[in-house]
Amino acid sequence: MLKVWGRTSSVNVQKVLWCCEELGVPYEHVDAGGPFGGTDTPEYLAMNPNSLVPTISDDGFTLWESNTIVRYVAARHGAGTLWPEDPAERALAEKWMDFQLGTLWVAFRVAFLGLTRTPPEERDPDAIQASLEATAGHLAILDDHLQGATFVAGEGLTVGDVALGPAVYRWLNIEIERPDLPNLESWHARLEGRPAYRKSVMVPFTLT
Ligand SMILES: N[C@@H](CCC(=O)N[C@@H](CS)C(=O)NCC(=O)O)C(=O)O
Repeated sequence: MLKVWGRTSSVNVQKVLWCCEELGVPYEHVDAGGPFGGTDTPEYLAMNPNSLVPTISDDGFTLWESNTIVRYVAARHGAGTLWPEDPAERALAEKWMDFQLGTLWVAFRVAFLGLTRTPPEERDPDAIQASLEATAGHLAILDDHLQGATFVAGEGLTVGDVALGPAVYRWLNIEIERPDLPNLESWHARLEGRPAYRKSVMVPFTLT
């Protein structure tokens, strides 16, 4: 059976758990990282030398990097749904995965970690403000793309939405002033309508 290591408060672990839930893939979950620790043991480091979460083992096949894990699980269990068979549709979904990991989260993690995981007296307000402004700019691009669209790669939910959802959930639920992004909010409301999303992503994202 698929085994998933990683605390459920992690933006990256949530992608993997949501993917499994969405596809009905049975899995065993092990809390790790953050207050749970366990990522610096020799056994864990042999699976994931980064000492980060998530990590999976699928009948002995181990893998790290959240988006790669989502691609793997979806290719194995979600061909034609989360993992589009048409190469162009799949590339569109994968483009938004890369945008999430390489652009959106790079910008947003400073504000997210600053506002949710850093004591107020240790926060860097200028860095947080710059992060929020950069994030708003990136999300405006996603908002434009979602004009008239159901999901990021077409009519059906794909790995592109799976990668983006947990980050956007945080953007919409931390205490900040947000620009109006109506297409993004409508898309996120569609995610909220999915039981698998509510179970895996709409959970506390604070560490304690
Ligand atoms: N690029 C990696 C990043 C993994 C990552 O940064 N994970 C964070 C949680 S979101 C982590 O393990 N932090 C340390 C911890 O939780 O102990 C991925 O997408 O899987």
